[in-house]
This record gives sequence, C-alpha cells and structure tokens, in this order.
Amino acid sequence: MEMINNLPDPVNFRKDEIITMLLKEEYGFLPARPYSVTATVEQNDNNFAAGKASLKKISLCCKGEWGEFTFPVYYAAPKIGTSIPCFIHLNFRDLIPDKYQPTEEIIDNGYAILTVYYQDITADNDDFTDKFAGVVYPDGVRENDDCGKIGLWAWSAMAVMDYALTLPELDHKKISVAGHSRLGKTALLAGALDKRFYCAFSNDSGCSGAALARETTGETIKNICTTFPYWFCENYKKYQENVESLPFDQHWLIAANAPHKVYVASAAEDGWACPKNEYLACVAADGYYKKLGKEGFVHPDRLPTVGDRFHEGDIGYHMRSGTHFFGREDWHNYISYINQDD
Ligand code: GTR
Repeated sequence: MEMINNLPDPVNFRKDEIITMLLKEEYGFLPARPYSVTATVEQNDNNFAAGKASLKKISLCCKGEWGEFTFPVYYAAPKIGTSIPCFIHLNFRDLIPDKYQPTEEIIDNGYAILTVYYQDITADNDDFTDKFAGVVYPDGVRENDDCGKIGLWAWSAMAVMDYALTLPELDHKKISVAGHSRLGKTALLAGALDKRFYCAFSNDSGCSGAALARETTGETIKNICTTFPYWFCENYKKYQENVESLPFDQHWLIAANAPHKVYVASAAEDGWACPKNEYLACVAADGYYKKLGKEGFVHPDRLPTVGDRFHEGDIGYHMRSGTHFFGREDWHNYISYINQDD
C-alpha cells in the first residue's frame, strides 16, 4: 500500500517524549490537573427515556493550583445495576439527546454517558479570558507553548474522568472519551494524556486530529492556523508554511494513546478531514502499539472503502458513507468495538 513520504517514526521514542513533542509544538502544555473535584447534583430526572434511565445535571467544582473552576456535566445512566460501561462525550451543544448524541439508543445498549458542552469550559474563539481560560490565564495572555482551546477542552475530559471514577455503578475499566471533529482532536489528546481511558474515539477529526498532515488533500496546517489559531499553542504556526519541517505527524497522537485502545472513524464524503490520511495515520501508528506488545492496527493491505470496519486490533477503525457528522452508525460501531471485549 502506498505510504506518505518522510514520515517521522515514533517507534524509537518513549511515550513521555512523544507527548512532550506534541504538547510543545502543537497543542501546548495543559494546566495542572485538579487536586479535588466535587460534584453537586443540580437536577435529577429519574424518569428519563421512558423511565429506563436517570438524567442528572451536575456541577463539577474543580480546585487546583490555578484556583477554582465549576462547570456543568450531564449524566444519563441506564437503571441496570452495576458494571456499566460509559462514554465521556465532549459535545457541540448542551442538549440531551442531541443530533450527535442519540442518548436513548446509547442507554438501550447498556451504556452510561457523561456529556460536557465544550463551550461551558471556554468559548470557541480567541478570548483567553473566558471561563476556564480566564482562570489559568488571568490576563488572557499565553506563552508560546501554553495550551490553546483544545488543551483546555481535553483537560475537562480528564476532570470528568476523575468524577466518573467515583460513581460505583460504572465499570471503571470501560470509560472511554469520544468527540467529533474539533472535539475528536480533543478526544485523541485526552486519550494520549490520560491512561485511565479505555479507548479514545475520534470521529471525523481530520487535520491536527487523526489525519496525517503531510500530503493531505484536505485541510492543511496553514488553513487551520489561519482560521482556528487559538485551538493550538503559538508554536504550531511555525509549521504552517513547511509541513515537512514538522518533527512528528498525527500518527504520533494516535500512538500516544497506547497502550490503551484508540479508534478512528472516517466518513467517505468528508474530504476536508482527508479520510485517506486518517487511515494512513492508523497504519503508521501500528508499529508503536506492536512495540508495546499490543495488537496494533489489523487491516487489509489496501485503502479503505465504505462499510469497512476493522475492529480486531487495539486501533479500531471504520469508514462509513456520508458526510461530516457524528451519527448513529458511528455510535453503534463504537459500542460494538467495546462490546467485543466482554
Ligand atoms: C472545521 C475545521 C475542522 C474541523 C471542523 C469541526 O471548520 O476546519 O478542522 O474541526 O471545523 O470541528 O466541525
């Protein structure tokens, strides 16, 4: 199978070296983790989804070396006892259900779901005084390797993980993080930084997510640094004119999820995310998983076509028909990927 030229191989690097590289040059270093996370139930609907589930709105109060920050989390859980697997979903809206989160179906499959509306953490713009950004950057100014908005959103997924691990009804070994597009990039980063996740699900994450930057036919580093510079650290701009000077590529982010599982979902008509490069990134991350004694990416020796799903390895993958979207087919694939491990 054709491969991208001049791809730096992560295989000779330690995980901490890979992560330092990604943070210093792309996403920026994140604020310290909270030293305490306290939950307050604000609303409780015990009759959600025809009474099959409960839906709570919770305030999570996080305290850390930067001060204090409180944000809302939505928690839907089926009433099925204990050992419930769970998703932490970073979503574009605070709606339950939502077009990107078919909550009743997720519950009917025996899963709980904790949802964060990403702009409750910090606004999706260049205002670094907004919400949590304002807590960690009181004057709204960042150093060149301080994290951008993706790093702050990823931080919140890890804080929600702290909370999830206090819930006795959940299977603490089966808590995954999931997100679509910019939040798929975020899910991959959270997965790389937090070994407690079972799997990081990246849905159509594209440029600066799962897709290799070199030889992309979709969005480039220059495109993304022009439109969304605040998602990343300032250092990332160094590479916008010369992708070949990038000392890594996005397969390093996938590899950094090892040894836990990672999953890349693509949509055939999502050209801006460059599905081919999302796939080739999985292929290129395989060696790192294997080095750690994991299964890696089990796939045929060809490019993917619509309907392919490669669920055998620790790097899961599917390619569905259609456009840029986080839909039922994606969720069902994620659930069956996790369920095969029972
Ligand atoms: C696009 C952006 C992509 C992707 C997408 C999204 O405009 O260029 O990188 O993140 O937004 O998040 O919906």
